[in-house]
Amino acid sequence: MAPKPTKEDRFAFGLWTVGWPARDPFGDATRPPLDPVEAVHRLTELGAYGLNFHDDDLIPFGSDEPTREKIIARFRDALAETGMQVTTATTNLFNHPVFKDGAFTSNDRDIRRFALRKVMRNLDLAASLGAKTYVFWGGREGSESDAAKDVRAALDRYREGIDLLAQYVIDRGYGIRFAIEPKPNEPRGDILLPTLGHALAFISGLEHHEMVGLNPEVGHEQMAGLNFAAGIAQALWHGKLFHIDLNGQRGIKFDQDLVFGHGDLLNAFFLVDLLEGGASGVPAYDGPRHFDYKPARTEDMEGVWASAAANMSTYLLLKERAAAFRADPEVAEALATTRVADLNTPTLSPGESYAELLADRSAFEEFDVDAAASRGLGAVRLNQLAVEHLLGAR
Ligand SMILES: [Mn+2]
Repeated sequence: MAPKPTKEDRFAFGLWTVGWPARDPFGDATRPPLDPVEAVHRLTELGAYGLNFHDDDLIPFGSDEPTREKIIARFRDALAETGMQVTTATTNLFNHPVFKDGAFTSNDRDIRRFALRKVMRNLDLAASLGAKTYVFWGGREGSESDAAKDVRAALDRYREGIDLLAQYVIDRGYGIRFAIEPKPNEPRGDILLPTLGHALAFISGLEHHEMVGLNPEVGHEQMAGLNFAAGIAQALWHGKLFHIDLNGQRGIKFDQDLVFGHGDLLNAFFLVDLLEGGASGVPAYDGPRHFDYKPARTEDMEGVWASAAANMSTYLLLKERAAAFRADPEVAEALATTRVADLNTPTLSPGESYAELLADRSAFEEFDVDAAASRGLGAVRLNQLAVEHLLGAR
């Protein structure tokens, strides 16, 4: 039996996920539009605690002010009625044709200025709804032609935009942190800040770098052939895991946005183990466990809600399996054989400098290279123990 999620599990969904009417580049919508208020109620019933939204998910692009106010009031009522939290918000800077060459990095300055105003307007709303994280996915910030985009100038404009918006949030006292979401390609041929590593390097050059972190998405890193759990470990090491987008992806192809765990399940297992604290049991990440997936185009509305529930139960099952893995004495013994914990010991002794290292004959002149080289790691056995726990064989 799959465990039932509760608000304590901190599961969150983007409004655009369950609300996706399943229009794709090759076919029309297969489902009717979903009222955001209904999404709030259904997600609450399923056990989610948090929501994320693009401005245009809630308020159709170009709505006049009275319409906008009416929509927001109705949404606020639904939040109050259900206790659903708006944990996160973001801006749609990709759907309207005006953004076809990007938003912050469009070659057209007027479009760049319009994009900044669109973000500021939604930041005001996000803050008023209690959001603590604001995501920047620059889906259109890129190019199909190396001749058509000056990447260094584009990064200057990207930085200018984020610096300005960070200053705005600071001046208004919103208490919001920014999370950049990398993606290698799609919808653009190539997107700026394609992986979490590129984004980390970019963040280090920002004026308010301390309030800007990452929102890595499983599928986006896997589209680039990267190990997501390993990437998240590095994001944590930098103190930059501000948010996370969980979903599923099978290899280097278009963005599949499958249910969490419906792609690389073993990597999802190690990801949940990492987030939930692994050996220490102390969660490494305390933000929303946020799902950014798309219910498959084959599904009707019943299938949409089943897929939303599937994300959460998969996460909870993996959490259970990871805890069992960590509690197994055979795993503890295998971890010791592989000497995983030994990596925590600094390579130099306290106070030791390179002079002492040079003087240490046991480190080099008398070091038995052949003996050290012949020792097996036992990593495959350890991995198989994880697979056996994942499959419920232990
Ligand atoms: Mn995402």
